[in-house]
Amino acid sequence: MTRLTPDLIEGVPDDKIDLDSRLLRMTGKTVKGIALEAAGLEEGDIDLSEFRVGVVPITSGLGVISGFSASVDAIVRRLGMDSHVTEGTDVNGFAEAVDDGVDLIMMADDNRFVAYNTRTNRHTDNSWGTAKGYSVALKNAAGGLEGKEVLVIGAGYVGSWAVRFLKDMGADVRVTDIVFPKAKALEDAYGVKALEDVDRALSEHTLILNAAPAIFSGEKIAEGSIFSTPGVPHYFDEEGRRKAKAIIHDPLEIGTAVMAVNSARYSL
Ligand code: 2YJ
Repeated sequence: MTRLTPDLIEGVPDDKIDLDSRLLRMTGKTVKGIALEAAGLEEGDIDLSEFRVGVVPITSGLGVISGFSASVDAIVRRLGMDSHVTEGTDVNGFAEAVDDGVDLIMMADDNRFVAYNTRTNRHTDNSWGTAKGYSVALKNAAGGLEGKEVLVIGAGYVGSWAVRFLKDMGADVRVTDIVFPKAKALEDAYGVKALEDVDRALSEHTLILNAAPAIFSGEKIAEGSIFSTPGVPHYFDEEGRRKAKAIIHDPLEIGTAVMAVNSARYSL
């Protein structure tokens, strides 16, 4: 995943209500609804207000991203959980959260972002949560995926998980990547179809999960396409926005919400 920058997550907590209304329009579900479905739960299966969360800022590597912990904290609180950002950072913050008796600890360095369930010693990874959340969003936006052709762009961590989730949802999955052997490896592992020409694949599909840090010019996009697109940078030109039926995107919320709810589920 591309490193998030402060400008990408600026306003994330405040935009949340708007994201819910956009998601409701495109998928019939809110962020919480998508997170519950992604975790295999239904409304009423879990009382999220019973969960206490500590978000630990991590200074290692490229360091703290301004606004990151606050955004994660706000997203988790919007789900109804009781969350706070720890005063300490790194190991100190982790110990503080454990001493405080939290149920979940959320923290990210440059490579991993996890929601750790302190009761069960299990965690949910952001790549998994992002792929699951955006697959569920695409399924709902498309009115089901059974027997439908779905193109996954990007064969990295998120794309590889998405290939599996979409296949499990009954989709006829195709995968493409600018590094073709990565797509081919998924074909060999999961029996999906690897496509070599990314632009052609894009123009020939209308259900797309984009897990690549790529920008696609509108002329290559098929009319009526539904994009579930966690990849950043995120940009669609005017033609692309006009042709697309739905563009599902946010910089942090869906993946984070899925991680939190899925890790909370481990306590059930
Ligand atoms: O605590 C902080 O403020 C920072 N250490 C947050 C770092 C956030 N990490 C990223 O943006 C990574 N690219 C996340 C990798 C997750 C892979 N799905």
